[in-house]
Amino acid sequence: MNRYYTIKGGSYISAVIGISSYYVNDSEMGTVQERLRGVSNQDMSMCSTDYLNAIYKAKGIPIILSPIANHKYIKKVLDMCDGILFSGGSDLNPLYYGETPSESGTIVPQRDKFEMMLLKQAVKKDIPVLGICRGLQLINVFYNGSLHQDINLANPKQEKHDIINLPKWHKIHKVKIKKDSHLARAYQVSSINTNSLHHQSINELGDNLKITAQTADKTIEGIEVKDKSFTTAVQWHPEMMFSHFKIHLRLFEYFVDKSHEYKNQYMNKST
Ligand SMILES: [Mn+2]
Repeated sequence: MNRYYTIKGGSYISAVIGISSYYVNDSEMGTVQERLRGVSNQDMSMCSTDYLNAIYKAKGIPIILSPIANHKYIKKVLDMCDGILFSGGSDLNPLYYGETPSESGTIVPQRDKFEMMLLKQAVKKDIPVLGICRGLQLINVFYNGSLHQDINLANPKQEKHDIINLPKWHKIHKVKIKKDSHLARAYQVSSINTNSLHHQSINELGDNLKITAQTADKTIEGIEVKDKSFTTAVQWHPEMMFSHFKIHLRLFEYFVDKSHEYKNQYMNKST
């Protein structure tokens, strides 16, 4: 049976989804700090409400995770959560894939360290993981892949993927979805129009990963981990699109459903 439709007509699905957050240094806050009414010398942990709304709309319970790189804390977080969403944000430190930061933007070591530690324990536990944008890049690098630090410089003739001068939900390119993938099961279509807000992309694909979505110019827009129940990621931002194009909610519904399933299995195992 198609589980997507069982959620739609079913009762409230209570899966707790932990969402990784931005770590913004005080020195980078600038005028934003004034709007937040923060006092000086305060770093901020922030999360776009688009992620929170998407998870909630998909009948999950969104929780913003504090970026604390401590093993015991992360273990507790994973005990509390039924799924983890790795959100978009700053560029990953290229040192993780053996390159020096040349064309990358701002790098936030605290966030990189926390998310690498969280992902390591999450895949060990096989808790459902959804990566979005930076989240996809994080998963690829964790599995020993590499990134183009800047797509435009890597291949100047390629389509533009960093379209930030249009509304965030605007359709930019068509993405082909591979059959027999979590993305195909979630979206129930073989291609979909998406936004594109990234200046980095996958260069070498990581070990044990499968490409699940690509644009016509061969940019990798979707991946999943072969031997995990649900560790899947997209390069686009469905959380910015679902309120205009309902189809983009399907990925969150599928993810919340997988997380609910995981919770039930886990509870059955531990009792
Ligand atoms: Mn793109």
